[in-house]
Amino acid sequence: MVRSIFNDIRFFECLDSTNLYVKEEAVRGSCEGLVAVADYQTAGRGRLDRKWEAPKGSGLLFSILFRPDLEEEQLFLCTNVVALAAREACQSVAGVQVDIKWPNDLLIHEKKLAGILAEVVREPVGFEGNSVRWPAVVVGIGINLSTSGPESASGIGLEKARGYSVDREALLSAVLDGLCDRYGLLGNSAGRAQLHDEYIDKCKTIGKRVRVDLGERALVGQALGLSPNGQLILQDDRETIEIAVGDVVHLRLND
Ligand code: BT5
Repeated sequence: MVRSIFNDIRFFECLDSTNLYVKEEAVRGSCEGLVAVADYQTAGRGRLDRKWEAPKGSGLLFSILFRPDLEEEQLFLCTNVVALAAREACQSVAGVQVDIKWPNDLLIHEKKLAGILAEVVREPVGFEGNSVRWPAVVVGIGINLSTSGPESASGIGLEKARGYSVDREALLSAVLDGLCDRYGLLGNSAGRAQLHDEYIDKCKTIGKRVRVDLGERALVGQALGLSPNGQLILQDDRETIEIAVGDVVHLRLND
């Protein structure tokens, strides 16, 4: 597999956050394809100022810089390609079934194996660097290996699920290979349709009864599908709604 764009891979023993590092690089005008990997993060971040916690060397933690040729409303699709590539890589390296929970989690038996954080970086005012595409998108992922995350999160690690250790570099390599294949598809509508179909197929949320926490309110309904730009289509008892961001809980029939 020729990994055409993800060639600048930087390994760190410790960073505050791989997303913060890559965002700073994006602001400096670094090229698409930069990957930063850390053994440990002192300020690993989730969405909405939540934390991502993983003891040193216990997970695969990395962030990728994209400069996608996409419309603003399509930028979210970068999260989806990372989720698809990481799901496939975890499954093939560890031989366990891994599912996607919309919008940004990988699950094994409904337990959180990995979380993804995508952030958009706008062109800084007065930017005078080389001609790179804006906005940039930084997508970071934390995949649990020997850790299951904090107790309160009731997550799971790939090594526990598999029963023996996982080669971190082999896993990284598998994610980047899968990403390279899929990222190329994002640039045209036929490719995006193919990715959409793959996401629907692998996303456990679709078809389920779910609760979506939107911060100020929560919706309960049936997850019908995904819009072409990656929004969740939810049917509640009154209407069909497209949701761009939210925390999903998969409900059981009697919930
Ligand atoms: C996420 O946020 O799931 C996105 C996490 C992204 C982490 C990566 S690591 C590399 C890169 N650099 C960063 O700084 N971040 C990215 P969210 O959906 O908000 O979930 C956060 C919640 O997951 C926390 O509030 C905990 O409940 C739970 N959690 C934290 N650490 C966990 C872990 N190791 N395993 C499972 N759950 C965890």
